[in-house]
Amino acid sequence: KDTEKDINLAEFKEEVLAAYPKKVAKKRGKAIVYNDPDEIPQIQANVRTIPGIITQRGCTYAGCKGVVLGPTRDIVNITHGPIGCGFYSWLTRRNQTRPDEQAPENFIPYAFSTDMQDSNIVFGGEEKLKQAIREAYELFHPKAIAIFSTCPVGLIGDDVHRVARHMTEELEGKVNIFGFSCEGYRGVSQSAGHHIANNGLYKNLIGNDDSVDGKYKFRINVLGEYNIGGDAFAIETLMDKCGIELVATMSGNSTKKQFETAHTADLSLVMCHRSINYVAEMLETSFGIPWMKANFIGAEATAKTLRKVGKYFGDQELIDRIEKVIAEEMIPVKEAQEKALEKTKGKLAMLFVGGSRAHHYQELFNELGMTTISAGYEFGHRDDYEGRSVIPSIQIDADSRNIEQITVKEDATRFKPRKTEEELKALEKEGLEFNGYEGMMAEMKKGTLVIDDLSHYEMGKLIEMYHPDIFCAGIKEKFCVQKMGIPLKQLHNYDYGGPYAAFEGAINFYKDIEQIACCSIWKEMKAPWEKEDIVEAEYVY
Ligand code: ICE
Repeated sequence: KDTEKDINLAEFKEEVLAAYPKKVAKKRGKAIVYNDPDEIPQIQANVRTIPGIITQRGCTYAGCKGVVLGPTRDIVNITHGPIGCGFYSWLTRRNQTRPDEQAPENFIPYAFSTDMQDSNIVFGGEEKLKQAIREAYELFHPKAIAIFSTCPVGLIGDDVHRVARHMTEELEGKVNIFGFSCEGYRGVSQSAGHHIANNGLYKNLIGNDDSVDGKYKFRINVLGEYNIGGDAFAIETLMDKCGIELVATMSGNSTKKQFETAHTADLSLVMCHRSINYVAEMLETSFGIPWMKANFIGAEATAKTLRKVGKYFGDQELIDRIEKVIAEEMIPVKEAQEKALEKTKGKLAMLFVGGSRAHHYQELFNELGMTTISAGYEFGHRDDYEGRSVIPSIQIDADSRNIEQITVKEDATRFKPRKTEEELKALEKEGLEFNGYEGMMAEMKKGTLVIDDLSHYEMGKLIEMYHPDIFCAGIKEKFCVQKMGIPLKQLHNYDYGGPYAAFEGAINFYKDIEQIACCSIWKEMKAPWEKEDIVEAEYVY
């Protein structure tokens, strides 16, 4: 298949919209755009999914409990709601952890829930929640307990914050208890849950502990990295080799203490901008910690990110060490890449995932010589597509108006900015960008299809019309796509694979994609009796 010759993406939009009722077609039309990196088009994003359309999206509870708080091992996360909410957000994301001396506890394998019943809906569930907190405290003596609201909790009016205050008093302040109003329906997707979680982290944990027991001189946070399939482990190892200390990873393999001391770092790197940009901003406005966009997905991207850190600190020894690490790590990377390229070169990919991976993973596909002809987020905002540098920040959150906007913590002024404005300006002249972010569109080819909140119908059409060599999405799409004869790689939880971050991860990804996208089994989709009139079989006794 020749990309340029055989693929006419221009036909897609018209054909797909023709099947919708007029009003729906008008709305969906704004979410389907043809890219132009030189003149970035406007895309509709972060708006309600049209009822009746099958979306890939999840809920606000998932964004708060599952995504942001879920990967922390020493906080007991109690879901206040029916058991399904807790159960389906339990371990499926494959966020990993490694207990150590700082926090030997590991509550990730537990699913804590109040298991609300009909009678709790009728008479209220606050007492049951109190009892659950008592039990959790008696059994585990955790340092912190977080409570997450699900849809019915909001509908009947249970107040998780009141319960948190009551139980803090009852347990004489021995444990930090806080609640999240992250009812599933609060926003149009997971995205609102990220924002609510960020606010809660900031109010209840960040800045609580000023202690610094630094191993290295250069201390950074990595925000928006959730240790799926061990990604954060790969980044930790890499940072250690470079002599850079990770004060907090939010929230892959994290602990309560990491959140509490995050404000002592000198720089924040933001991996997933969508889910954690709020904390990045708060750390900057309150504690004077600048943030830069980073990417550890892709070997070249990883090298670029490390060099940015070197430049920020401006220490020659650090810069030399980083270069040495890059040179060493690139040897096996190149070897693996060349081997995979023989088979993967020229293949086509489509990526429809969350709020950052549909962008980040294009780096890895580029390294495999593959073209991403169509991509989109489930719940990204316009800045994730068009770039934060392009859209004024006021517009960024226009769709999340009902969520509290916090910027400054009152007592935070005790901290001095890490760098003066002049110093930051000088670094910007040298090519570093602070508080900015180039979105997905700037890095996609002209004419490629960018689709927000892809519907199930549109997904089927994409596959039918263009037969990509690989489709990246999640479990809800996986088996439908595979039944159409196209391999699907889950980019939410990596199926059984990973890590895919940093140099080590890139090697794993090259190997996995070569196996998945270049496997002849996908040509055997038709059963023998579908291909021939009579199927003869011989039995051996
Ligand atoms: Fe960010 Mo699935 Fe993570 Fe992203 Fe976010 Fe989610 Fe994960 Fe996906 C996530 S935080 S859970 S990188 S909510 S894989 S935006 S959808 S692309």
